[in-house]
Amino acid sequence: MRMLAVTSAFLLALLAPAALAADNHSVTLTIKDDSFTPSTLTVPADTRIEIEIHNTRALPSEFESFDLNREKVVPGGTTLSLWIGPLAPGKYKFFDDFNPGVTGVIVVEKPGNKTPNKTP
Ligand SMILES: [Cu+2]
Repeated sequence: MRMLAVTSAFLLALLAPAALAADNHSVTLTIKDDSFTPSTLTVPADTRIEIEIHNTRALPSEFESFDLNREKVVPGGTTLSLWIGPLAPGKYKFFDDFNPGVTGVIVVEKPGNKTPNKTP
């Protein structure tokens, strides 16, 4: 039994580098009572995107996007990961379905085709 556990851990260690080598990109999104921070996430096109969503509210929030066809409840005070993409270049709106008026946008760009970001 112990040998099996050790072998499994060894196999996982072998597999991890392969998973990391995939074309991934990670961004962080913080949910507050009055806003998403940042409210604009710029990510590369044609890439798997991990959004690490951190809900700083006491209440649950729901990350929701019709453009992305995604809906995910994030309990208050917790962090979870949501994977999206690969996506075509464009703008993808999202909002907190549990907190009306709190919105954001994901801007997907081709690498090397960046437009300068304006500081809000
Ligand atoms: Cu919803």
